[in-house]
Amino acid sequence: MRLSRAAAGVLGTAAVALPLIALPAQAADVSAVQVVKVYYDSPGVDRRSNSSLNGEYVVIKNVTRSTQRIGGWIVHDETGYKYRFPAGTVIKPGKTITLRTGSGRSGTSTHYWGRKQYVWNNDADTATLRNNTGRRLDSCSYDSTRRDYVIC
Ligand SMILES: [Ca+2]
Ligand SMILES: [Ca+2]
Repeated sequence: MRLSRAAAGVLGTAAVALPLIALPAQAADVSAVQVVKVYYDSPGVDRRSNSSLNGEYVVIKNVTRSTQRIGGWIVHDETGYKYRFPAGTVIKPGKTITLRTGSGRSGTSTHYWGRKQYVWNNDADTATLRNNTGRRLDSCSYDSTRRDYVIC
């Protein structure tokens, strides 16, 4: 009787303690703005036309309920090519910004890197998001030639 009560007590403590330990660790890992998609192999033959370059893109998303200010933040690939979001760039709650490789007129939901070459390797690469102090917030890796994009 005494033993089983003690055992139940231990189990009960464990069941309560586990979520309390797990939650803060998880929260620290979750970035307010995340890399959610990389379309790395532009549709069709890669001819480096502006429309083909713009068929290659990365999508970042504000997963919080507050507007995120991302001026000065950076997206970069494994090679080190960087795009810096201009001062004053914001993402509203739940919204995304699509960063296209080629040229165009940047707006609320689409930015253009302005490159003349592709940035995202068709076989394997990592899209990394950093804030304006250089801290890594999130990244999205892929290693595949079977698909044209990855959802992270
Ligand atoms: Ca590509
Ligand atoms: Ca292609």
